[in-house]
Amino acid sequence: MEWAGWPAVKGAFMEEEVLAQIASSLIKGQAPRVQELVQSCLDQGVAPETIMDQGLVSAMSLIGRRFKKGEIYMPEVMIAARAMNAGLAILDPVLSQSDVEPRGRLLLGTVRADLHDVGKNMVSMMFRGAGFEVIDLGVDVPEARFVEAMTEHSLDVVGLSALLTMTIPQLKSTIEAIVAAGLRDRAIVMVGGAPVTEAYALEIGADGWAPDAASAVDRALELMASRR
Ligand code: B12
Repeated sequence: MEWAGWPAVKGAFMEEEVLAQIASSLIKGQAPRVQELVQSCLDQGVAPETIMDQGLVSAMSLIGRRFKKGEIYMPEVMIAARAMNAGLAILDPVLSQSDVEPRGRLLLGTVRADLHDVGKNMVSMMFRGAGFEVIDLGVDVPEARFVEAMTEHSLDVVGLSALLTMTIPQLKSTIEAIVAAGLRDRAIVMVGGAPVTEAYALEIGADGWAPDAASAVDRALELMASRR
């Protein structure tokens, strides 16, 4: 259904309908429309977490399933991801707003040869929302760049993201590079991304893993507490 302003049913704000419109606009790759609807939801007092889960993430999961089945192709996935990031950009200042004292510093990046950044951006937002300062190195980050950044900043956590079977070995080689540079004890290292498992994380010498952005913050705080 096309967006034509707030439905005037008994003057009520129809949250579910607008969330469904966010999802359908994301699936169509309509980035400006996604931004407009996300902003309107925020203005109407819808919780940012609800907008993220029920509007953005649910639609992106559907895109993933359709891509896997061969129902849609790369260009559609790409414009949907762009719309997702556009929506996240509107939520970012709200989710990152926090009264909490800075709790720590996170260095974050998607590993070499991997261009997926939607999940990484969500991890960044959740940590900032929890009061962390986040240094985001972006995507396709070589091992040496992580090492260099670790020498430049005093850190609590290093987060490595990988989404491809092909790039998962870069999680291991990045940790090996950090060890070789003598920096391994400077920060907790966490890894994540859809195909990464906890067993693999421990096998390659990471301190932790989490299935999603919210639990990543909880796990990081637990690991930080156990180091003190
Ligand atoms: C969007 C997308 C793309 C976009 C990326 C755009 C962007 N800006 O990110 C584009 C179109 C560029 C793309 C390209 C490719 N893609 Co792609 N892509 C996807 C898709 C549909 C969604 C990924 C996503 O955004 N998920 C949503 C986020 C929220 O989830 P997430 O990333 O898992 O992150 C969450 C958690 O994992 C965790 N997390 C993430 N990072 C971290 C880090 C830490 C430290 C922690 C603790 C937690 C954590 O928290 C996040 C939030 O909750 C997936 C399918 C899928 N269902 O995953 C395929 C998928 C990942 N892609 C795939 C493939 C094959 C490719 C290509 C190789 C295709 C091609 N033939 O060219 C290229 C590779 C490009 C490259 N070099 O990276 C495959 C990978 C298969 C495999 N096992 O290797 C998938 C699984 C699709 C499939 N089923 O075939 N892709």
